[in-house]
Amino acid sequence: MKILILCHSFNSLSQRVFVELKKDHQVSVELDINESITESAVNIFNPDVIIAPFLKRKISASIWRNYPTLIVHPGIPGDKGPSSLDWAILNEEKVWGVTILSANGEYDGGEIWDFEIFDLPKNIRKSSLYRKQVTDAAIRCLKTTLLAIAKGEKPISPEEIKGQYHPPMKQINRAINWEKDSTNTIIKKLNASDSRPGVLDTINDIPVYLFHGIKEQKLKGKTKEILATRNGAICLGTTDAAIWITHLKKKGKLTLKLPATDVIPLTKESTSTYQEIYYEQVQDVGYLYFNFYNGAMSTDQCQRLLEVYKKALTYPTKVLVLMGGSDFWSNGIHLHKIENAASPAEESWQNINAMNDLVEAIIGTTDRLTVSAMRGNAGAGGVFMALATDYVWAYKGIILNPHYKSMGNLFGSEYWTYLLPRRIGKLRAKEITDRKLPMGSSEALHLGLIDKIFEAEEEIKSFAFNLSLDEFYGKKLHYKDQGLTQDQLKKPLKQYRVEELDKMRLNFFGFDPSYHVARYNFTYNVPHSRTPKHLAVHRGLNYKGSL
Ligand code: THG
Repeated sequence: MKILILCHSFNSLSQRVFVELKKDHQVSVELDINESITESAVNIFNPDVIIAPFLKRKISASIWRNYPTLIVHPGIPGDKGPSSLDWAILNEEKVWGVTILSANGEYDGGEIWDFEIFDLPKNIRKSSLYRKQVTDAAIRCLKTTLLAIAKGEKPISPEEIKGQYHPPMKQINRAINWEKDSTNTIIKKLNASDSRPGVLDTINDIPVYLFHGIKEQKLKGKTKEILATRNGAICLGTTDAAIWITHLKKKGKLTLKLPATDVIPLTKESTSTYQEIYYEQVQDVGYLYFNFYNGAMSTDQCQRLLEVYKKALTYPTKVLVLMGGSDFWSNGIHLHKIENAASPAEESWQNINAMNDLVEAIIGTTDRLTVSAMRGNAGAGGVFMALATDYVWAYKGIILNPHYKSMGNLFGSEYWTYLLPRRIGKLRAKEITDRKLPMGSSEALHLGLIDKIFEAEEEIKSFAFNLSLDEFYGKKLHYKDQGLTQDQLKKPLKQYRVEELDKMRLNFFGFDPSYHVARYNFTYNVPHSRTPKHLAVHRGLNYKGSL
């Protein structure tokens, strides 16, 4: 079928729909800029089905009357409104769901094609829920729905409609009552508001949105008193314990979401139970976790991770597994920190060099086998960092964006000019970095970008355990060492770095401001003014009614 994905922005769910449906269908994407542009897209493409995985605006009757138009709604049947997940978390629903419905004149009021119900995990952040449970269920429901449409079937009528309309959630619904709310309640409110819009409050009399709360296990103090800071997060006293807030965004126009201490300067660094980097060891396998918010890795975070990586190498393990974060593996350099720096060009330079130092250390590890266990999405330098290990395993539902160019034609570094062709060959490397499209796990496996797909996190530990006991372990280690030595003879690793950084220097300090403009638009969420050509295939020069 010809499928048009119509979305407010090409977010993680839209990307997942894109990579999953592309396997069996002709898929094109249109960002919802305005009524007339959307109508022109539909007229040019003449799709069999329109899918709206992430849309804020109402689709006009002229479209949904003439084309089957599916809305992916992150709620149970009957639930309506733009704040479904926020209410589900705030109301402590035990189960939640995803519904595929037809667009009609009433928001989320159309006929239901399919739905799925799942357990709503306790203490889950809205963005994690969206990226895992909602996305996985949405894909299954969409596939079922497309089959039903292809067979000429009609929408189902669920036996039970338990959901109801929920109004857009306001700050008043999210607000923390510091004198009354328990730590758990505060975390619930932050979870319901995670990613966007945050919880409006004040810190040191400055109005700020709070993001990402983590319970502190030891520290105690007066309610809302700042007890400590660590790695950019601040710890505040609560009625019954204390809470870490990792990110803040000042209220007002043109503000950035940043590590809390970049917004409210404080110096009370202390050791504590909150850690974004941690290490654990099970028998002969070491596991290194780095749970960086949104997968962004600042200069400082790269340096700290490198220190811990080196420390991990001092323990006598046979396999070292890089676990990344649970929501994101890594997205490379920290664009928000860079945007906020006194000199973004200089900070970009520091950041990419810190990434490179880390990647270099991973590539150069020859005394044990290394694995990247990608549990969440990855983009740009984050993808190439994974390729620095010997094995790359990925969760079935992740999206990889192994390219830099959509960020203002950034050339990229992280030794990608060595790592990518090493895995998939020069031709394919050029192909995937030029086309700038997201990739699902099955395509990545097929290309050889990754080695293994896992469907549940528990599998990582058994795979890693087996690898540590592999009868050919010694041989594998020997080949790795030999391979690296041979590669270095052909062209020293340092040379790749120098060549990449020569290009990056131009991106950062040269006359073409594209990277700085793209980063500004990205970090300040500037609305799109057009759909990029690589997504809107129907608008391409060569489009002649079929892709
Ligand atoms: N039918 C049609 N278009 C749609 C939907 C539909 N577009 C996308 C939409 N579903 C996704 N769901 C919603 C549900 C409610 C709201 C927005 C998207 C909503 N929005 C405003 C707000 O956030 O304050 C209210 C704006 C308004 O009143 O128009 O309530 O099912 N055709």
